[in-house]
Amino acid sequence: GCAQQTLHHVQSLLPNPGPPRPTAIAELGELRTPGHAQRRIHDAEQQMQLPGNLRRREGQPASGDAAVDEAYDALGATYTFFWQVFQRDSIDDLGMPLIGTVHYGQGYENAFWNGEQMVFGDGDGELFQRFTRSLDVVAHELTHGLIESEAGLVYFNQPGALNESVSDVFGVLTKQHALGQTAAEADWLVGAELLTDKVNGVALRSMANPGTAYDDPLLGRDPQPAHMRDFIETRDDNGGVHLNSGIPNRAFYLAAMALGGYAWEQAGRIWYATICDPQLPNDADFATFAGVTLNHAAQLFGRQSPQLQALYEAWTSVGVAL
Ligand code: ASN
Ligand code: ZN
Repeated sequence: GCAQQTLHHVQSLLPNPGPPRPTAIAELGELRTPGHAQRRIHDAEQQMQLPGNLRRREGQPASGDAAVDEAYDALGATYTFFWQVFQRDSIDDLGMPLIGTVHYGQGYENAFWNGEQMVFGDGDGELFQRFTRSLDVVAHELTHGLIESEAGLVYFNQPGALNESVSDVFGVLTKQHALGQTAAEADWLVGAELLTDKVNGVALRSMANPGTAYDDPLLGRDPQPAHMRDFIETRDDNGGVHLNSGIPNRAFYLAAMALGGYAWEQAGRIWYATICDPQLPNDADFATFAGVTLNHAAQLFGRQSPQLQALYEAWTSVGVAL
């Protein structure tokens, strides 16, 4: 888990930590070097059998298939983000291979983490284009795996919406890191590359202004609330996990904007410590999660810090009572 983070932090504070040392993974009986992704991209060839045919392994040249190569590059950028910023070695922090399958199903309009690997549809070309086009979507799916290794937030009601929100948070942070964007420069959109030009909209979701990503005759209107007063009680979508995630998404956005600079350096660090905290229950509701973010802001930046103040104001502005 994230316990290793402390160790790596100490190492990186030494005058010359040197290159990462290979370590033996007991279960696998093999040597591996932290700091390097181990990617494997498969092709389902429009079927729904997983993982499909292996099309590109770590170190192999571009395949020429856009979806294969986008998945390879995006998983690499996601690995790099978590390694460089949090010294985290893949999904499980033990160098787990990053396995992705593209061309899943026919015109399949989604992407997902299935508990073992990431899966990407091609979209039908009418509403959605292939899901590997968006780095933040690829990173979102990988983050579901990471959350499963750490907080284990159950995928239902408020803990499920937190699972979704944290995946959006690290999804957009991965993109911001890859582009070198500050909080103020970023668009805070999830899936900005996915909608076809037939759709009246800009993305799948907006973290800055949940509920405004699209308004379209075919797709309908972006249903996300941005405040607890608009919280949606439903049994659909695992209890509205992709709906109510708008509320913690906006809290993160507000905190990151108040703090300025690169969002992964302050707000991101607090969120990462929160999902790695064994004290965070796997059935945490928004208020419990918010409380744990405040604990970590205090621990990382101090009880009188502007970070703690900004976070308190962010949660309060979206109606999460502390
Ligand atoms: N794209 C969706 C997600 O990762 C798929 C799902 O609902 N599990 O949240
Ligand atoms: Zn998700």
